[in-house]
Amino acid sequence: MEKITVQTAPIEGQKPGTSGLRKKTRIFMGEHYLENFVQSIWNGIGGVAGKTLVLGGDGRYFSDRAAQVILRMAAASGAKRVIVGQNALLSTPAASNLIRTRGTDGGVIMSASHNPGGIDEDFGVKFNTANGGPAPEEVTNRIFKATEEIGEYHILSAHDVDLSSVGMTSLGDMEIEVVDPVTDYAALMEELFDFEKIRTLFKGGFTLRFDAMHAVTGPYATEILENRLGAPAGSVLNGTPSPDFGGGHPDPNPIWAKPLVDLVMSDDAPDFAAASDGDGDRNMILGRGIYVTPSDSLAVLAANAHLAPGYAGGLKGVARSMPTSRAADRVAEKMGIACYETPTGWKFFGNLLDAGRATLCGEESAGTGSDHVREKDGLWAVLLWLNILAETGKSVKETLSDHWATYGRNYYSRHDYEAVDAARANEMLDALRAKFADLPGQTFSAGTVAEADEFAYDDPVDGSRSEGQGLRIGFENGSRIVMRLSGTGTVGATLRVYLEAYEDDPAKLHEDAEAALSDIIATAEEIARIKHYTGREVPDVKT
Ligand code: VG1
Ligand code: CO
Repeated sequence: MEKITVQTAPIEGQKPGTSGLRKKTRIFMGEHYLENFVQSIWNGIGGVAGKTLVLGGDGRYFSDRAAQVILRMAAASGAKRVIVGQNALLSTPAASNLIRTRGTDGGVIMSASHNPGGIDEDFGVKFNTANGGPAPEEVTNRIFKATEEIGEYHILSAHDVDLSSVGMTSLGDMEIEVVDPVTDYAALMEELFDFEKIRTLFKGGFTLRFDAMHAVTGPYATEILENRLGAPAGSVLNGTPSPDFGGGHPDPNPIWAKPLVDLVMSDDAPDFAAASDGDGDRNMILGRGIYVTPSDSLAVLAANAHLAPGYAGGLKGVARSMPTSRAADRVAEKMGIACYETPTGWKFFGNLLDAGRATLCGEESAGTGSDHVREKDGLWAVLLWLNILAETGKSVKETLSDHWATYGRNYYSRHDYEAVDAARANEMLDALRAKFADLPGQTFSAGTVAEADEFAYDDPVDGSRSEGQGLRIGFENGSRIVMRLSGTGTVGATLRVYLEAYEDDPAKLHEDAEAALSDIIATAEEIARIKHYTGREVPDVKT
């Protein structure tokens, strides 16, 4: 086995986004592309000599090849050990858990999350630090700088490592430990939740459908929901991971998981249904006849988490990303605990979780999680919901109705305009920004503007500041419009428009969300001229 040093040159555009580097798979397969980025991770974190890392991913097309390259590069740079999920599979939360419980120096996750997989679709690589969370900006900035300065990379010339069976193997001097991807994660879930109680729920005839969307959560859901909790075989749908996710879009929302939404709205509806994304960190929650928005789910979980053993001591605080609805804020206020507002992306929750300031975190994009790992966690959210329902004996619908009756309802929707011209999208945001000084006091159909600003976040733990995190317009009646450009797309720009309206009139808590938001939608168009700048009459995706 020979260690080779390969001459290379910087490749443009290797800047990690909201969640690692995501590009078209063919770009990642291009000459030196993956190698440059991996070497830049090593360089950005001060090398991997003597370190132990975790490696795994969502199993999408090219992961098997990428895993071999990453292993050979870790070995060439002197890593001591890499803990790899069998067949290079690890859900993102399971990888986070392994990084933490095994006391490693971090890990590499191969995923483009909810983006489709395949040679013409997307691939991604993300580095997580020793706390198990996505590298903070300070680290991703160093990695990006390394991509701009790279001149060579190191790799071992060797045969592929067999990752198909669990056990110890090696590559040169580096130890490789192939682990079952599910075991440690399932053990953690057993610690947090009352499995006996949930088993009793299923024994009583409670029905569930979990759609793994042909992605990584299949094996996890089958083991936990069917084998350990006794949900009947067949409760997990699309449970075998495939490199192209069955040709689908593994994004758990009412658009891409429509068959599941149709099911809960039909006469054959199960009591509870859920779906997760490509890498297992997102979740969609459904009940008979109802879709739970992620923002509402966060609020309901915050209000009821103490019913699960892992959270019986109460919550230290909650945190949500800025565009997430403010439903959770109302719960935190009533509970007398802190509520933090962070920029989009899980990396911003890490410090709050590490410092013990927040226990639960969530994003409007179907991400919920807690201090049990440092990533959002799809199955965890499903199990917490099940534990709560098992304790209260209520249906999902009753749970929501009771929640709204207590706290009022934050009607919420996100409109995405995908693959729009990046220059035009930026022009639109520039024009909007330029109006901010004049907006307060102006009245639109949605109400009178109270404030308009560009969100910047001062991390209360390490004092770092992150600017340019989204434009927001708040109204005196509690309504809100937020606009930002996605940091995970791979084509052009994706404009996200987040719309929120608060209602506490008991007679108006059960309206259709788009109808309840019609004034705020019209006002967003009036102020920002979305149609003009994007050239689109309607959004591509509404969630
Ligand atoms: C999106 C979501 C964000 C999420 C991120 C990664 O980012 O809006 O809330 O944290 O994806 O999720 P953006 O920049 O495209 O809006 V995942 O499941 O891709 O790891
Ligand atoms: Co994901």
